[in-house]
Amino acid sequence: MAQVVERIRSAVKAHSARFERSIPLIASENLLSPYAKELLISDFHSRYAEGLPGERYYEGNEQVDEVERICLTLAKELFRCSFADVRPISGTVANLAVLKALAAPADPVGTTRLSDGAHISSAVFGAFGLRGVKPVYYAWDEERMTIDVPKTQAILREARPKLCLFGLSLFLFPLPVRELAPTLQEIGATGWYDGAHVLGLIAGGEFQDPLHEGCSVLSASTHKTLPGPQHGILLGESADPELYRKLGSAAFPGVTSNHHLHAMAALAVSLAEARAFGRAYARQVIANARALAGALAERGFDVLGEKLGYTASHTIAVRVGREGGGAPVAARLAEAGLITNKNLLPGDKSPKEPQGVRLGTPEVTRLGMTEPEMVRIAELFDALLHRNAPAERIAREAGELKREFTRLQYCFAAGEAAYRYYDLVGRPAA
Ligand code: DSN
Repeated sequence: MAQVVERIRSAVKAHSARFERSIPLIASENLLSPYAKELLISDFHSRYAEGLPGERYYEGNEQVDEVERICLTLAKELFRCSFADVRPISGTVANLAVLKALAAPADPVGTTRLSDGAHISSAVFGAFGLRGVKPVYYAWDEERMTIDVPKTQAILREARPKLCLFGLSLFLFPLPVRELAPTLQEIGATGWYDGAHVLGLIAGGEFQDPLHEGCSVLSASTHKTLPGPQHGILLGESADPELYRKLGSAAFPGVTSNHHLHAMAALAVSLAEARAFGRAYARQVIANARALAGALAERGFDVLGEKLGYTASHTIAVRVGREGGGAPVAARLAEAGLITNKNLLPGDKSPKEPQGVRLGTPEVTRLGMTEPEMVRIAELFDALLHRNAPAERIAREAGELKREFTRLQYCFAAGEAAYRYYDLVGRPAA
């Protein structure tokens, strides 16, 4: 058995080393700061603290209460809102909590289609299906890569959903929450924003501010543009205290028992770091995404959203039909040390054959890369996918570029090794 454990440890170490020499461009991933990472392996991991600070079902929770109170205060300050709950253990669990609190089975709920960029929570085989609600799909403006407001107003007036979700996994531009808010009010619907992808951009004040544009609830995971631990969060801004009560009881005992206290503590650190460094980080993430999108377009790639400058977020969508299609292109890029994911794009005929790849700049920005490095990355894409350069050569060049950027930025203890493996059992790390 000890050998099995060594194999597992070796695999994880090999993974860390691989990411250290690769250029990670997954839009939903990021790197945890050293202080946040440290708390993930603290004793908080071993404990239970069901309930809320000061109202627990277990003894021994005084320090957990202290940390959770700090976490809630930081969340409310950062997002300028009056309600926060940090008990959902992931973004999807946070979404389930909202569905449990604010919709009943068979209710119509407004959302975006998967092929237009929605998260799988909105799918009938995802959280929507689990709650048994019926999706009412918004109309999509493919050219502008956002919701078509006039057509969607008509759809909402016809279907009258009581809950309307705004949020995407292919999130290029702010969504028209402000524009649709009067229609939501007219039909008596609650506005709900899934801000998982753009949470760090909202925290930095560099994207839209959905809780002040017409949404009462924001759900999110906490590890994408907000470089926190894998966890979830609920935020709210409403004059109705009953809404907060419903969200709280949906979070616990609705969709969680214990809420992963180590991750909650790491989140508190990440929120404090977002207060200190979030604006500069968010600005650079977006500047990098625009630079990378532009450099790819200049090299003949079909980058979506051209009319609006390709992106106003951390994400870039590239149609790669002419390069061979999403799956083969993403696999070839990974072989060359450029980590992306295949992605459905509007107009795709089959979910099994996505024609896009999705790129994101959260992680490379966290490592200190700026616009000149985005051009170097675009050159690697061009050489690999348009000029038939061998994958091994591109992997070598990607590794050389990456060697200059393996230290964390935008956090306390900046400059620490980003991919460090914490070897705790007295053997030297491989
Ligand atoms: N599926 C994740 C993403 O990559 O967008 C979100 O949960």
